Amino acid sequence: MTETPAVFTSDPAALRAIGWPVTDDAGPETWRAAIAARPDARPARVVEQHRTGYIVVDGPDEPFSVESLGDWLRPPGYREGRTDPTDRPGVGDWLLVEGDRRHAKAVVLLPRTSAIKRGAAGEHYRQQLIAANIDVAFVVCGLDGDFNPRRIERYLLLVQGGGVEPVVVLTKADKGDPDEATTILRAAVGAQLAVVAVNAKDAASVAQLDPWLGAGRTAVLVGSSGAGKSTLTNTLLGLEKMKTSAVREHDSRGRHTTTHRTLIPLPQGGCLIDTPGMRELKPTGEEDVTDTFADIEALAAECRFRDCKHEKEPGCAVRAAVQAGTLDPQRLANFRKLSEEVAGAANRLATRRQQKAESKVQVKSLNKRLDEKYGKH
Ligand SMILES: Nc1nc2c(ncn2[C@@H]2O[C@H](COP(=O)(O)OP(=O)(O)OP(=O)(O)O)[C@@H](O)[C@H]2O)c(=O)[nH]1
Ligand SMILES: [Mg+2]
Ligand SMILES: [Zn+2]
Repeated sequence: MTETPAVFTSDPAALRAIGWPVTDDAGPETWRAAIAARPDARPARVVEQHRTGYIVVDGPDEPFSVESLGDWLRPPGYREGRTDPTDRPGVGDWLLVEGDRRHAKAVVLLPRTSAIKRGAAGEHYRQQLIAANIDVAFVVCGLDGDFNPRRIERYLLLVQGGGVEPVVVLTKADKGDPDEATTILRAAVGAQLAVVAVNAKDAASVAQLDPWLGAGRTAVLVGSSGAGKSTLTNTLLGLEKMKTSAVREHDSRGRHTTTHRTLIPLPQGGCLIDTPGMRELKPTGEEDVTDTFADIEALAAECRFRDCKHEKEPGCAVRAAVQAGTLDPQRLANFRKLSEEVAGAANRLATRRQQKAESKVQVKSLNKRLDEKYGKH
């Protein structure tokens, strides 16, 4: 039996309401050592991230801010390499904080149980955390001009790459034909895909999402601007907390109304992270395309040549499936495109890690030479 740490003088049910995972009250195995090492600290969750610090909650009371520390103390057992070491805490992260609410200081970032990330725009390789410690990602897509199976595939790649279960939520069901769209989507992306069609403005319709929103669970909404993420949030919450605004008439594009990510406890027992619509969805290089394209992977196993590129080779099972009409050629094209992007990002990531390791060695040997010359001080 593990002894429940003193930190859980906080009511477990209150922690559960902000997404404390349902394992037992002491949290996941990987958190125990860090918690035990800081008997004066208590868990708090990042609900918003700002330039100067973090807004956190530690129970049912109002959120409060904590100082942002430059160097993040990794707890024992933090798996370096799985997460970009430059990552700072983000929305959904669990911290251990010390001090009262007015002078709270975060001392530990607990290891993430999952993390949805993307490659950041720009010349240098960088990752951006979308949300941490997530159980389910609702990939939100409007049944208007927003509907695009290929972009949904891209979301699935990033979500599954982060170790998170995806559910596609088709909004604006009152405006389109949800049955037809679901059929199109399943044919284009995969029969196993979880798809729910809703009118995001209607509470009874949105209640279809309740099974994913029980106590201790955390869901994140991702999708393009105008898809209805904040509308969904408000309906689930039962009040107009988030600002929403109409999409452009001619192309259904949103106006980037939500500008930062926010974690919100829900009456359903779990909590939800609303996010700004994303323009660009670049892989980080840590994704596995075979997760998202398992059907193509299975077909490829039947190709005559093990290294078949599914181009001109004889005995190609993948092209045979396209010809037989059982594999959407656009899905195959997107598989190729995303495979290339993931491989490219993986190369850049490997180069960056190597550069970092080399510069660490250089600093160490410089310090050693200085010590030899001037003596340790
Ligand atoms: N009829 C109908 N309108 C919807 C539905 N969902 C969203 N809308 C409308 O779509 C528009 C955009 O919704 P938002 O909730 O602001 O979209 P968002 O995804 O939060 O967009 P960003 O914050 O910009 O990323 C609003 O005018 C909503 O009222 C729906 O299911 N049915
Ligand atoms: Mg919004
Ligand atoms: Zn082949």
